[in-house]
Amino acid sequence: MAHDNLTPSPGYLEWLPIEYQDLVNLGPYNREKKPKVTDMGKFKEIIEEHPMCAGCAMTLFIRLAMIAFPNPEHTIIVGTAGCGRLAISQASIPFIYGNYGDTNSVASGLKRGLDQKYPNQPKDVVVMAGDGGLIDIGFQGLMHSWFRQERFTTIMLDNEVYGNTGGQESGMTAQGQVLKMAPRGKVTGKIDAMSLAKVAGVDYIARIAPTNPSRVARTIRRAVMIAREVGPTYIQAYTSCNIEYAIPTGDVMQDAFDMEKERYGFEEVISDKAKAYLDEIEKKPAKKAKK
Ligand SMILES: Cc1ncc(C[n+]2csc(CCOP(=O)(O)OP(=O)(O)O)c2C)c(N)n1
Ligand code: SF4
Repeated sequence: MAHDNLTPSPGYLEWLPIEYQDLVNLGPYNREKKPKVTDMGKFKEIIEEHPMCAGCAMTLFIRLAMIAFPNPEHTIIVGTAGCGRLAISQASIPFIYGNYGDTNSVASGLKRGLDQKYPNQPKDVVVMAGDGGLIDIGFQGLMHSWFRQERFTTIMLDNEVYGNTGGQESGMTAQGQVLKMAPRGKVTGKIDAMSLAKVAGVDYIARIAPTNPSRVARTIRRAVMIAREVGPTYIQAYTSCNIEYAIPTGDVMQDAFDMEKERYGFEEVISDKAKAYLDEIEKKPAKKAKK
């Protein structure tokens, strides 16, 4: 949604809700300088209100993702059933609700269609769905979109549980984990989705916890830009469920730091093609020699 589309006819703005006025006057669209995560609190975010649980790390991650999108007015998010869509659908970015399990198939068709319709305007398609939605019921669509080299980004909001339906284990739950609906502990191990992405030839793969907002933003920007120009990209984000894992709200960030240290360290795997592209777009201008 470009700024022009948001802006109402002269005289109408003052009659619209304050939220909307803020988006027009203080939002991130079409500004000369795109706001950074360090500007949070100083501009109207694409999403600010949501009905997710207080302190949920997933919402922090979603906010950071939306700040990081390189071109929010030309971005379309594909989501599905699960906690994340409760916040994503409140954002001023087009959102398509795929059936549970269909996200990557919907995104494949959407991206191809957009490329046909707008050959001169890149449109970024980003799937944001839970670990259950992607690695369990959506597994087939996920893997095939990667093998087919579909050019969009998949972000797994990995809270290691089915949060929205009250605590079933998912393929991403760790072995032995006890949950409300896995009272004896999960028997099998966490699926290694990072390795699956490598085998499928995904061009940019990252595992990340939301401990460093600028790094989250850089990772998302890289993933979206590489998907635009090179090939499929995948981000696996630890976004704890404080309800099902009984993490007190005040300890959510400490848990993210602990998890990062124990088994969710930052990792980036970049194909040669993607590296060459990143070198091109992230090259800093040469410093002028001192006289
Ligand atoms: C086809 C289908 N099967 C089952 C459901 C019920 N359902 C809704 S949300 C959900 C689990 C969500 O878990 P996950 O994808 O891990 O996301 P989270 O809520 O943990 O963020 C399920 C099974 C559904 N909506 N559609
Ligand atoms: S149930 Fe868990 S993942 Fe869902 S909103 Fe609440 S804390 Fe977040």
